[in-house]
Amino acid sequence: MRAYFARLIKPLLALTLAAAMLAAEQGCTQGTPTAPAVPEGKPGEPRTIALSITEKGYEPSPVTLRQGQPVKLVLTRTTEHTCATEIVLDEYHINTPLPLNQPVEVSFTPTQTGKLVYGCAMGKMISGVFMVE
Ligand SMILES: [Cu+2]
Repeated sequence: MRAYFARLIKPLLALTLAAAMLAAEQGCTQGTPTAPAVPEGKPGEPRTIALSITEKGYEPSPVTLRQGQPVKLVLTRTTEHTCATEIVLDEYHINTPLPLNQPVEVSFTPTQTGKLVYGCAMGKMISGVFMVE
């Protein structure tokens, strides 16, 4: 009788433990910071945004910008394994090469609200997004 009970209780315990671990993990991920959803700084005050160009593309993306607020992008490409070797943003006549591991500054001021898609020179096959509010 005892052996039967032990056989029954062990999987139950394992299940409870797994559930507890899962809950703890979820609690952890909820606390991790993500990209800011609201524009930072005051209107008119220049804002610096660091972007990395990794194997996953342009990061972080999307980034929310404020209409009329100048932004200075500091772009650092850290991979040779994608075709994202420049940043192209047609609306602001930006087409700037991004040398490997060398921070490049690109400044512009978003004048219109809405979604801005930038990306590589091949029709933005690899792309990132600015949301202008
Ligand atoms: Cu490309």
